[in-house]
Amino acid sequence: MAFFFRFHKSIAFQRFSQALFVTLLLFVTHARADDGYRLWLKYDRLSKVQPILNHLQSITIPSDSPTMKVAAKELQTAIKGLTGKNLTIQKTANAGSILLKINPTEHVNAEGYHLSQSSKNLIISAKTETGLLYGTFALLREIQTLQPLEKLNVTSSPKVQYRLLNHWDNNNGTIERGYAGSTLWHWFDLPDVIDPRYHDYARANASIGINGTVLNNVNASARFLTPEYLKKVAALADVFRPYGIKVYLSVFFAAPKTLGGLKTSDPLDPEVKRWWAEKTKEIYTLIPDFGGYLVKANSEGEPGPQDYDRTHTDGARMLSEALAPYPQGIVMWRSFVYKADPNGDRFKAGYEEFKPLDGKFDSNVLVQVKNGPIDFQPREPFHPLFGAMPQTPLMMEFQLTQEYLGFATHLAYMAPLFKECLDSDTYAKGKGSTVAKVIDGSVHGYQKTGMAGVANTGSDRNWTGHPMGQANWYAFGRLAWDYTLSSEKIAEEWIRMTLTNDTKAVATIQNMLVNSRETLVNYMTPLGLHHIMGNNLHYGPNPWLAKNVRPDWTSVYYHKADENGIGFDRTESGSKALHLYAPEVQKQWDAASCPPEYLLWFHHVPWTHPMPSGRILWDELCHRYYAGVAGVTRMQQQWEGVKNQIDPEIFENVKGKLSIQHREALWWRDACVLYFQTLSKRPIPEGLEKPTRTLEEVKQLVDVYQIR
Ligand code: GCV
Repeated sequence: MAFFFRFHKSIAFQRFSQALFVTLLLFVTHARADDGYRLWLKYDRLSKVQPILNHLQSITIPSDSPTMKVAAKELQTAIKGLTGKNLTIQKTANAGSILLKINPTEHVNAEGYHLSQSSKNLIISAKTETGLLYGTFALLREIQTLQPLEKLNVTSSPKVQYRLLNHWDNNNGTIERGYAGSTLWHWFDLPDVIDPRYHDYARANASIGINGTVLNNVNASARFLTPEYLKKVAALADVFRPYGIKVYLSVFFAAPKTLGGLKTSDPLDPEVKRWWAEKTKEIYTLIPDFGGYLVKANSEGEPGPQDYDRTHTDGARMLSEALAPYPQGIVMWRSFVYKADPNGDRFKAGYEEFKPLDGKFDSNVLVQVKNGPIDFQPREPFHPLFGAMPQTPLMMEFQLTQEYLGFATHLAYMAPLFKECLDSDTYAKGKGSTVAKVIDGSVHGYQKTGMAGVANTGSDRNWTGHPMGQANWYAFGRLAWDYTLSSEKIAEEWIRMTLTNDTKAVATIQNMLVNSRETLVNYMTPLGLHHIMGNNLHYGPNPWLAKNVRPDWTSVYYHKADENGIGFDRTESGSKALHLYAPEVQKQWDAASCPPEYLLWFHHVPWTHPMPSGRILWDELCHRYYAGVAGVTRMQQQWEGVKNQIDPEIFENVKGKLSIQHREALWWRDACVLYFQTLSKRPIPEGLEKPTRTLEEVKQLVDVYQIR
């Protein structure tokens, strides 16, 4: 006892207790801190466990295949985390089981699933094991988002066949337009070292139904086709296979010359054709379920068939013939082409080149079309090719990486952008011929259907840089599976699985997410403005950019602002791009009825043009820019309001990024309002505070970003 009192008073004890305190503090902080790595597959303990989950004892799988093993392991880990229960994995069913069973008569397609329950079992049934895997993740989603399980009855099948991520990853580790670190693929370590992260990447994708990944940039390197790199690609394919994910490669069109040592890469040359046939055979020997090729040709300096006076169909045929012996192999040929024509309209370029080729591609080719006619702007009208190529399967290309939406520092939830495009009516076969229904084949009866998303992932611990960027990856997968889901529903799922299940906080964050894209449009490109961002880098405002190596890489080419007004006239009196759409769409966007959101996409209007709000155009433009900044302020307040419901690390990260977003929204607002004011020569409307800096001062901010 005496020793204890002596020890208690001693310096040693004080040091010991300080150390204990710090260790405990570190433990507590560490236990709470969330670095975002687990994405939406978090599986933290539920505050209330539903009775049916408490009765569970086992997981019953129909086979020991790799796919069933990963499904069982996911369920085991998840249920342990969510409820604390240890489930055994078995092959024979008993009561109290999560029962995975193949049912050939289930009313779903090859990848679909049906979830149901009996008094003691939760049942996942599907026609295939891949369907069971998707059902596994769907069941976990039901549990994670607290859906009542006692009446569980969910049937779901994907609406499009190819649901792919496109990685713009280079062999040197960089990512074109990537803002979340470097590539996930450790090319120098592969195939010998398999980073465990590859499995987590595959789990995340499988959980949202993504079934393919194009590993490399469309500005492709031929290096990926070398025997050495193909072994690396094969190693990744081996990891992804159990998760239902196929690998694809972007190919460099001139590879026969640069890699094969041929004199030409002319797609009609028999030696070139033979080279591709042999290369394809080599790939399939290593990767029997290889998905196929993605091609960017004759676009932005990439080589292509036109280098040999051949057409896009000639180029695509060279590859589709090489893939013909392999029924699962497809060619995805991109329609993103445009030429530097000072008198032309880039809007029309893809349409003009591809529309005449309709019906001329082989049946294993899909033409991959960006959602809009220019380039992933915060708002674009749908690409006029949708609905215009009835005999050629068109595949959607969305961009998840926020090249034009503030990189990984701005919060912009993109489901509303994706939905706006998918829900647009092309009128190709009368009312209701939405872009989504063109894509899923129901309008034209396409035999192959697909949707691609340019990935926003990278080596950052939280995968996407901005914690909320994960929601865009999640939303893309969910919409590629089922485009009828609402932006709100997808946001709610993601928030509940990733951030919090607290009802009030969920509602607040959902509101932040669903409004964030419109807020960003307001402070960047309101009323149909487009392509007025920083040169090349595509960051920050640069509406005054008038000179560049190509006219269609300036800003003035797009906004055409002068003393009389602003906007690109694409009507009869202008470029006539509006004529590329069905008559009903033309009417919807003509001078008499064009909604404010698309106005400057199609019309050059006077600064005094009356707007539906009752304001003149100039005043409306200013109001929208100011509303954009106010929208960010509101997001900051909303985020403060959920502080206690959010992991501290994620909270601080988002808070910091919102503060950058606020500063940069102001930058956009001041730059655009002050610059356009030099042309409109009108005052900033009453009630809006004047910018505190001059146009020259704002221009210097942009210059900083141009310094190499
Ligand atoms: C991969 C835009 C981007 C380029 C990208 C290109 C494309 O122009 O700025 O980085 O290149 O689109 O989609 O091919």
